[in-house]
Amino acid sequence: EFLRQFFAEADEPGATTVKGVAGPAVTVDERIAAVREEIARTGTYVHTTAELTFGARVAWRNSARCIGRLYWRSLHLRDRRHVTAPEEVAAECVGHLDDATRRGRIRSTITIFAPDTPAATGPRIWNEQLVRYAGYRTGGRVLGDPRHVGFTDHARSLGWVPPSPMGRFDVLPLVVSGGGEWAEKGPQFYDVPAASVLEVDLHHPDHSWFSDLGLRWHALPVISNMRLDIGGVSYPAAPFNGWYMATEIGARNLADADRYDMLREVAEKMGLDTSSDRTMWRDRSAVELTLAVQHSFDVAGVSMADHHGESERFLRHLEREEQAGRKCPVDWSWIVPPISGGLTPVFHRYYDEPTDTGPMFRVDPQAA
Ligand code: HEM
Ligand code: NRG
Repeated sequence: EFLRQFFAEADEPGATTVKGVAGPAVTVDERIAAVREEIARTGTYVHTTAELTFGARVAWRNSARCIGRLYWRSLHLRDRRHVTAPEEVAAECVGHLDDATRRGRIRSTITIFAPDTPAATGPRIWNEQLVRYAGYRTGGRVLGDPRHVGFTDHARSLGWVPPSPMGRFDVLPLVVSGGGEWAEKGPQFYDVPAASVLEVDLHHPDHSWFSDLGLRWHALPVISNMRLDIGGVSYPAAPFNGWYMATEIGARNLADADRYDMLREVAEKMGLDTSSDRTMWRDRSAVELTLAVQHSFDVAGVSMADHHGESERFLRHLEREEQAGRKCPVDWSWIVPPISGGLTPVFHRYYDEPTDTGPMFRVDPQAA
């Protein structure tokens, strides 16, 4: 099915060809025959570069929770299928950060490591994203990101030593299990060099006190715990990134009660009446936090989507997919932004249900 889809869509401009990569040189029947023979001999088959590029792009196109899919054809592939040793996986992850960040002109990028085969498993990255902040339990409270308390404990059990003094935004180490013969070594940890982690200090365009909150966030969201399945071949380590939408940071990461939980502090600094939910201090605070995120990334020259523009672009994507005669799977509850939902056009309609047909990214059952 995958090969037929690849050959059928190969004529679409830009769908499969990438700079320097030729499209298919054989017919679909010849390719399928060759793959059948390879599977009979080895139990698996090796994707061509064009197939891999196409598969990764279509996996993005099939991501029902992603609002950023208009530019699915622009995904840049780093083909690292030969890499299985844990220290090389870690080094290539750092290389991914450098290649994708480009001092803020972020490029959508995926690094694909060795697949699982009948002969050997591929490497695994245990971090949820390549850049995440540690969470430390201190008495009844948490310093840092409460979401990562468990992962932080795990890293420490492997021998990772947090910076001294511990802070609210300490970048966690990469935790990697190698593939093949390296798997027996178990997970290893590797520090991410600070020079490869672009971060933005948060300021508010109107409130100078906001800077004193000492908030910051990393520029690049690189999801690293999703398995990439293409045409029956499974890539357990395939970290990918686009750029952030401001609401992800301002209205969730810094706002959620089980994350940085900043709404009350911001509201109090704004002089809002926090004695009742009916004054809507939470709502006003979440908007100002998100505005501060947007403003700070814009001033720093770091790519950042806003929920109004991205919603419009997403509807354009839906139109294009319809014109191409394809269904577009959408999960409404993830696509509608966490603030001002009804102010964006994505709120006001129904969508095709998500399906299980690949290529696709899946949350790895072993990681859940
Ligand atoms: C989810 C935006 C690029 C795949 C999301 C979410 C947003 C988003 C807002 C929801 C996150 C949440 O609520 O936690 C964007 C933007 C991009 C982009 C602005 C800019 C280019 C990409 C790329 C890929 C991708 C390049 C893959 C190649 C996904 C997937 C999810 C997702 C798989 C669901 C993650 C999960 O289940 O936790 N995206 N995205 N996105 N995106 Fe994108
Ligand atoms: N909400 C998560 C990131 C999820 C994916 N978001 C993206 N992906 N923008 C967070 O860290 O806040 N992407 O590939 O661009």
